[in-house]
Amino acid sequence: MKAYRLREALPEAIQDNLKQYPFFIQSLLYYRNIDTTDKAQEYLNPAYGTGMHDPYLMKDMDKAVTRILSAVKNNERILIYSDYDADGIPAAVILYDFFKLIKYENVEVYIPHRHNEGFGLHLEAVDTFKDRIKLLITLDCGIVDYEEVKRAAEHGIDVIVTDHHEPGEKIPQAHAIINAKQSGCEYPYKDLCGSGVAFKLVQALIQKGNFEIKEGAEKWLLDMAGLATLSDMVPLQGENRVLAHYGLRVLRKTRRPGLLRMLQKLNINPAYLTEDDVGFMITPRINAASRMGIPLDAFHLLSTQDENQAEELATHLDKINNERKGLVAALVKEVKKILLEREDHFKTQPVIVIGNPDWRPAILGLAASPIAETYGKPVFLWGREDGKHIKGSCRTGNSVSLVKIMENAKQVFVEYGGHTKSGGFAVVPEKIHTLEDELVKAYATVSQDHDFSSDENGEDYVDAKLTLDDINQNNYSMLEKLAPFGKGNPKPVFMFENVQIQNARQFGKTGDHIELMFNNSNGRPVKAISFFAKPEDFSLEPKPGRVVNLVASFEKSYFRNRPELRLRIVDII
Ligand SMILES: [Mn+2]
Repeated sequence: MKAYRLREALPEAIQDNLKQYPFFIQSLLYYRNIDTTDKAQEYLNPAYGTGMHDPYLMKDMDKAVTRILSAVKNNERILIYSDYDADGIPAAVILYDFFKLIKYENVEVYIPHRHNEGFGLHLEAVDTFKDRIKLLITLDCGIVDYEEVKRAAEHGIDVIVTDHHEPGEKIPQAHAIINAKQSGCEYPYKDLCGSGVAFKLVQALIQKGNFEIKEGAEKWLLDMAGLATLSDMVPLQGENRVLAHYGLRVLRKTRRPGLLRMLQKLNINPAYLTEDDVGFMITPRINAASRMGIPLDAFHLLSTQDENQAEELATHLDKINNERKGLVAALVKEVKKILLEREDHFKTQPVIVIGNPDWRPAILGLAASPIAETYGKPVFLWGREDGKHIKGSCRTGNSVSLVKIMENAKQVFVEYGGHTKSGGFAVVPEKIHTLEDELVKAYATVSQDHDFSSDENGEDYVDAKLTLDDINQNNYSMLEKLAPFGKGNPKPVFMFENVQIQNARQFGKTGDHIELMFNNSNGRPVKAISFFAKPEDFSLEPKPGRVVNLVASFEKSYFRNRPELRLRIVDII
């Protein structure tokens, strides 16, 4: 059975400071480092005006703005070069829409192909820009592309790099670099995503450019910055919280035909769009473009004003997202079969390494995630691209850093990169047979230094105890003010002790979902649901009549436009 630990009671002084809020909100605030009324007010009511920093605090911002304004003045051809994911693409839309806003048309967009080209700038692409492009602006990439920036300069192209990835040892000799993570950048907030950086650039351009545009016109672009901030797994605190909050507000009023069509197909009313709708419905469809087809399709979906193109692309992205789901599901099944067939082998290995030259690298990360979760260890999956390059993705189900493991097995990789929990790699072809051995050895070294005792031992936190009587609109309205939830601001989870299941049923076309009914002290029903779950998935199987401890989050559903407060089951214990 999984363990849940209740957060400790708040210090009395803090309770006193925050006494105007319900007790469970006090606890949620306190565990977000908010301990005074002033801080709480600011947190619960993010302000666009004071919550955003001056874009000119970014190193090189002035230089970048001056160069772009002179390109506009001299009608030089500008190329927007963005990453292909759900951060890079909205960033490209932000900058493209800005040029549209100021009626500057000498602009084109280039987004590299995920399979054939890969992340960042590429020499072959840069060569094709020669003689045509005078200014190249990167978005959500470029900070490690020293050679490619140099090549651009040789072609007489000025490069402005805007990025949020960690700089490497060699900083590209670009005309300007906007990246809060570079040394010498005084910008007070370091965790913007690529689209956040793009938004700062547009803010700075509008401040200085004397354009004939409506005051505050850039706020319509917050939808893209918010979408990317929610998609890119950056912490939703500080300026990101402001971007995500206002981004969602603008998304709810979106005028973008492509997004409207997509939401319509998904039966989502834009007015009630949540961060979960973004994360589970929109982001995968944007990413499907690069995983399964052409990334520019996602760019056009978000930027087009043409209703026909909007309809066509919304349908297309939905279709290839379904294909993607099918491929991932089949792959997970295949990997699980291999794991079962060679159970004796994998049981003894601290790292799971499986590959097949027929697998498509772009979807391996999605398949590795659930397997890493199930097995609680690092999972490396590899496949082959265009018949030659062996590439793969890794995810982990424990806390030993994947990047550190790969660092300790460098000799087998052509390249590798990523974070603690996720990463990607390309293998030296003749080393593929030693990949597993090398990773197992590397894991042994890294895990030796890793202090497992500081891990949470699989224990999850419960933010507060609530009763079923607490499930009311007043409390929900308070809780909602802490949203959007995501990384760095996890969705609160509550414990309901000794509650009796009145009714339990499976619902949905094929009975994939579970609904439990409880009663509050007035005999009013309180519903708890779980999507894609079976009764045996929980620590204790839900049965009518059973008295259980319910672990759940608290949400409002707008299904069929009928607002309803309900619980989302995390576990039953
Ligand atoms: Mn990014």
